Amino acid sequence: MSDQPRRAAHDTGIPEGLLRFMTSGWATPPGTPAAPIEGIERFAARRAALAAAFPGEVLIVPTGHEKVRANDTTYRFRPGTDFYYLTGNTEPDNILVLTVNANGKPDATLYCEPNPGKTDATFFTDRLKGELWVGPRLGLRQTAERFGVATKPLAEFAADRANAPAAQTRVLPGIDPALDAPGGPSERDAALATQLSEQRLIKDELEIRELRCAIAATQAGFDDVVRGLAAARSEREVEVVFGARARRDGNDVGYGTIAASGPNACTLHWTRNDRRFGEHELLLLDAGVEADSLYTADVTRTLPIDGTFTPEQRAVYELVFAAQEAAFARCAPGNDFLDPHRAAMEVLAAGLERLGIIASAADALRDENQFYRRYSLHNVSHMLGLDVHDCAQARAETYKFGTLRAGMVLTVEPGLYFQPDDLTVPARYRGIGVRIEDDVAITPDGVEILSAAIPRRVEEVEAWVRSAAGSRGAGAASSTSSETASVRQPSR
Ligand SMILES: [Mn+2]
Repeated sequence: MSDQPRRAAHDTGIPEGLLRFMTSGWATPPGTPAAPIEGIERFAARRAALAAAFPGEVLIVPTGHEKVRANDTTYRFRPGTDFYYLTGNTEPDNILVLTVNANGKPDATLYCEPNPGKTDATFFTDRLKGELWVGPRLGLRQTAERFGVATKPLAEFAADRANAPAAQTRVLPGIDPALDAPGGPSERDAALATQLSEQRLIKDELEIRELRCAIAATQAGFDDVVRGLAAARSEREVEVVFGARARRDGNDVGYGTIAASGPNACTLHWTRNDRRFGEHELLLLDAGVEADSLYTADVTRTLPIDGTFTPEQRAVYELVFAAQEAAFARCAPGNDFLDPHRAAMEVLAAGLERLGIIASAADALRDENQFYRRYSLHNVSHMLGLDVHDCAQARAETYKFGTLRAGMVLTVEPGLYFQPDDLTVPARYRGIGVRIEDDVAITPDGVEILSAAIPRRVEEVEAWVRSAAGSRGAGAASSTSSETASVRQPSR
């Protein structure tokens, strides 16, 4: 980022007199130290665990910068996941450097933007960094106090890096383009990303607690949506109701809400959410609140909008439910990560045969066929944590082809999707898409379904939607149809 004060085309110049006037007459900021973040020792333990894998090396983990949305407007900043995991720091532009000694013990430094206070004109001339524009930032002293790590000015990072032995330095790739190796990450850099992802496979107790918070807020968001469902007319209303809960109880949504009604449920990542509901349709809502600690839930419920599944919708729902139950039963330490998936696919294949959609489950399940995948589309599990698809850089042998271990948190989310134009499917099932997704923690003796309090059985789901319809108008989700001319035509 440029060191020049940043101005916009519509700003007028600042005369000398105003500059002098603006930089004087401010109270001295209070010298109270910043409070240390909660769990500060956890973050230190994570840095120590990472360092132990790289004795004698220098590890550089940036958090990244604000991203431009258009011209000079940016998205709200969301820190780099690994940087946050190691520091707890949510401010942009920071860089963590771990200088690891020969015994694997880290010396941590956070490079951050100093806060020169109001004697420096940038506090009101710099639109991107100035406190009058964007609010306070911690600066060197408060950053050190808050995160328990030594700090240095960001401007000194380049020289310090140049002095570190390049052959012993690794940079977490893909976060800060200015630090990335030209021509793509080296094997050494990729190995740092892999190590971090694999370390994050096992959640510590602080992480489990935060995931529980995110899931509780998500449950409240689903309740809000269900409460407003009888009055809602479109996917847009569902998205905003859930999004309101995500901002009220957490940082934001952990990923773009999928509010897919009717045939849109057959599009796995339907996030346009611009369709008006039809009669007797299902709503597939795949949504998660990201807590202020940045841990996210990832839950899907498929709801009959009018409170009753049609016989065809119910048959598909019951089948997906049975597949999920079979998957839960295979969630235990020591099992393959793919065991729950395999169990779910066997149930789905048998059910597809019963529904007359495939001729033979046995034939469909053969490795060289896997015909069921035309309707199931995706595997049933992924890791969950700070990222919705967590630990993405872990090696296949520790993740996809690895073993479930206590402390892992993952989703269990079978689905069936019958495309509206799929001629292999009896007409009465076409356009039905069902996914049921829960978040589970592997425990020493088995599994805990963290999202179990959100209704899931057919009867419970119907009762949930109907009872909420009866108490319409209560609570936040009084989505009286406020959409009029602004609603676009359904895209399909
Ligand atoms: Mn998921």
